[in-house]
Amino acid sequence: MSLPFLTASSRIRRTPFSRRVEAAGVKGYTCYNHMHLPTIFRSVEEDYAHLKSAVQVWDVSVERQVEITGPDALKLVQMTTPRDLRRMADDQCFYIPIVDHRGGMLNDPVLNKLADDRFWVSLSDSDMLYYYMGLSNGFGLNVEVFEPDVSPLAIQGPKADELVRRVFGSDVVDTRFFRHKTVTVEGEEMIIARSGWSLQGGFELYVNGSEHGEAIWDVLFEAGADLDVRAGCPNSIERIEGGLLSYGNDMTMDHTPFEAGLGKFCHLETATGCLGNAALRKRQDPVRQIRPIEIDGGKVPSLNTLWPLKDNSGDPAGHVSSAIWSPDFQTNVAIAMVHKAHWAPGTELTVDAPDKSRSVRVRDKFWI
Ligand code: THG
Repeated sequence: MSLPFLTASSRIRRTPFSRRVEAAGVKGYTCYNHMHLPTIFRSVEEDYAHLKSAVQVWDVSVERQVEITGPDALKLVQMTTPRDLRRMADDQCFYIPIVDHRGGMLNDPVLNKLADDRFWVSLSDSDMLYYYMGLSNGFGLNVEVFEPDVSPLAIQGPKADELVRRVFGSDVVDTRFFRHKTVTVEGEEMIIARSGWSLQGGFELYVNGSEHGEAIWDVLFEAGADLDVRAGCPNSIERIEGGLLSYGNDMTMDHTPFEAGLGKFCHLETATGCLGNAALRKRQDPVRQIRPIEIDGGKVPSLNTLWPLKDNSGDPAGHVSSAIWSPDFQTNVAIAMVHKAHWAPGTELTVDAPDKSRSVRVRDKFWI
């Protein structure tokens, strides 16, 4: 069977790194924020083994930034999240649930604070630019809201620190988790943060100006040749093992942050400027929640629709939203939204996978 492909269209945007990604032999893409996101280079399993042992450079330009600048910037961002932003430092990155007025999740970005009146919302896959423009206009706020020409490039894997030390210096390697520093690359100031959508450690360079993309890519590959640096991308196996959630897959606007397991980022007593605050107060005790689960029965087929979970009487118990075979753990690792009656660790359920019915066990934690 040949791989399905994305029909060429300028509506699905290319990135500053697309030519390099193609030269590196990309084999699959998904569309994310109306842009190309690579998903496979050699194979998902080969990419996975390499990510866990070496260092990869990822074109994650799809993590589009919404820049919010001006005297009301903090107020506007706080309107959209229940996480208390008041004590955020100027060099800090916050993982934040974004919610609507009903408490439903609209996105789960990384928020970067650049100054007291300047933020970048580093988006997952939904059109938040329009939402922020709408709020800003509707409430008459004193801010500018726009998408800057900024494209994140992730450097991930156990050897990421060594590569970053060689290219950016030891000072950058000393950056703490979810903090950023400013570096000058190609004569341009850019921020680099210790963050990224893997559990292997690493950095994200926010490439400032599309015209610098290829030169920066080339510098990283030259400096990392003996580290076996390769082009990579977010890896489904690794991210499910690590419990990193994917907006649109594991949670949608039908779920609250509490259901998504992001209750620790909800500060309802203090983040009173959040438009969803009142709704979230009423929705604090979820009847379903994200759980790590293990699926028996050998390698699962790929998941492209939610798989129903059933209890031992055949009644609905939730659904599986992400699932894949893990070579390292020799089981199918998965993320599910599980009803309260069944979410205790050790609970046995069944899932209607597309190929067959399989036994499932709720786990107490993810694999890492
Ligand atoms: N980096 C940047 N932008 C992004 C992502 C990223 N935008 C899209 C997407 N990823 C947003 N979603 C997530 C989900 C999880 C994390 C980051 C972004 C994450 N979570 C850690 C965890 O859950 O262990 C840490 C959370 C914390 O403690 O603050 O890293 O990857 N720029």
